[in-house]
Amino acid sequence: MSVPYAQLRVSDWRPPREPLVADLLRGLRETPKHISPSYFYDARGSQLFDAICELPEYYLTRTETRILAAHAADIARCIGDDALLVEFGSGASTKTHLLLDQLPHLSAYVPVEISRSHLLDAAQRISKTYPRLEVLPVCADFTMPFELPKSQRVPARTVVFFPGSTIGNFEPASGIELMRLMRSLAGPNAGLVIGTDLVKEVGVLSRAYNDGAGVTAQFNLNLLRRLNREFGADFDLGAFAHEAIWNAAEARIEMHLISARRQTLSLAGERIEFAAGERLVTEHSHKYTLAGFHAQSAAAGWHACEAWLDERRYFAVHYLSSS
Ligand code: AVI
Repeated sequence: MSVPYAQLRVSDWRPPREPLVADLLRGLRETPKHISPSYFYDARGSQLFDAICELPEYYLTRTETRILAAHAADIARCIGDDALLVEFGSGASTKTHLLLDQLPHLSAYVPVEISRSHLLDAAQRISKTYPRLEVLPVCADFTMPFELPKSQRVPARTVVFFPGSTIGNFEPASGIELMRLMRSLAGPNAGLVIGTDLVKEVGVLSRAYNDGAGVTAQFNLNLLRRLNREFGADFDLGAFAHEAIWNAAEARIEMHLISARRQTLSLAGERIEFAAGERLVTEHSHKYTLAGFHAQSAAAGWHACEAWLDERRYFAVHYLSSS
């Protein structure tokens, strides 16, 4: 039996459209031009990201899933009984099952996701699989303040789950800001289970973001399609090429869209000039050392308790505590 959406109590914290347009135009006026990677995730972008996670070159999802599967019992022990589990950017909540299977006494599960369709589909699936678990979906941009819904059973503590190395898509200062927001949202005696992609051989990193089948290129270009459809822009998708490069100084992969020619475009009535070869930066994906990540999380008030790595040391899942 499926749980109709109507039975899910959804909290809505979706941002109004106006600041999004202003934010896009601000990035397109700067040098280099840039757009936040949060705009990747319309319905098609989310599907393309799911396809990326299946690619042979994109080791991140598979590696993190293996770590979570191997250490789920240890992670559940860190989380403890009666916790409120809050997943930031929950998407399809695919990795969550690995933890939920080990956490029969959670107070409630709170998936937080900007894409309403993804959020509701996932919340419905989780409710069906775990009928005794209270599922309280929150539709929100998790970088903006929002409140946690009240669960029927008072939680012993709140633990944030932030897998996928999505923290790497934030500039270091914004990542610290986000982890501070998590800490204040979660209150005293909180926990954070967070995945980070680790610095490794450049060839492995480069192939993960320049895959042979061109799915990452489609994902990158879909951003322009979204701007055309939702923000009245007129990008010619054929006049931009995808490239992902490794920036060693900043320890990050940068995704770019390169203008094939000189061109003038418009977005929300404003003209935007591109020179031939000019790059639009669409994403930074930072890679970490354990010490580097511990320093960043400490700056946000989190103490490193445990880290679980795969045998190649490609990826780490950390458990951090606020006390
Ligand atoms: C969501 N995020 C962690 C992905 C990453 O690897 O930075 C997004 C992505 N971009 C290109 N491929 C995947």
